[in-house]
Amino acid sequence: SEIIYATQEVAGWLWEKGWAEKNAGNISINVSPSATDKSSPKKYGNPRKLVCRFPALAGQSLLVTAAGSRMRDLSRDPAQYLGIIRLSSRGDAYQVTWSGRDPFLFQPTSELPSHLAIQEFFIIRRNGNKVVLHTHPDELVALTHLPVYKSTRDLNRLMRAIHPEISYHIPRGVGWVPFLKPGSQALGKATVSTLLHHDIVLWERHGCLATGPDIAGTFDLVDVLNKAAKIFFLRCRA
Ligand code: 2HA
Ligand code: ZN
Repeated sequence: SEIIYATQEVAGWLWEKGWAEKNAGNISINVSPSATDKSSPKKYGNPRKLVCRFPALAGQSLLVTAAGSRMRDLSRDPAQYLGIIRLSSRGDAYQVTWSGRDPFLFQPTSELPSHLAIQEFFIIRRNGNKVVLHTHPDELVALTHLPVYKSTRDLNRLMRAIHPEISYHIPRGVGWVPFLKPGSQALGKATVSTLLHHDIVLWERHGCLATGPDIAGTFDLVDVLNKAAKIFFLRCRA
């Protein structure tokens, strides 16, 4: 479908940018059919219990990257490394409804707790967002190592000074999330509170996470922000 093709294209960009070493990065997109579509998709295997409930995600379908999948592989053969999961009516479990490989064996990304928390946040806020994109851009990650920029205020002041267009492309600025264990519920929770005020956040010593209504536009947020970080480091060297 169109969404899978767009995801394939973005996976290729992430790999070419050098932001996706090994299995780094992951994507989810809300692909729930419209409310008028009452057809129930085929489900594979028993419901898999989630460690916490996401009531607002009840019945929603999410296209997610597979655990351990490489962006460079996804860019060649997307269906093999993507699956669709559907949340139970209580929002406390999910079942796989599609995967290009064996749907019984499909395992969603290790960052699923963050993806679920953020996808639920989109629905609660009714902000029209559908895409969560996590990646490891070199310059942005390097920036999170510098003690003087470990705050939302200082980070945004720097980004706007370096690349004034940021105010136009990323009007709500960038959020700061202090280091938390990758794949943890805590990371998801901290990211959601930061997304109240921003559409893109940095994860200290890890990467960045961007949100938006479509995947190409969400990629653009990362690209624009990383450009600013790149210019910052080029300027330091000059
Ligand atoms: O998908 O990037 O944060 C691997 C990761 C974990
Ligand atoms: Zn990561």
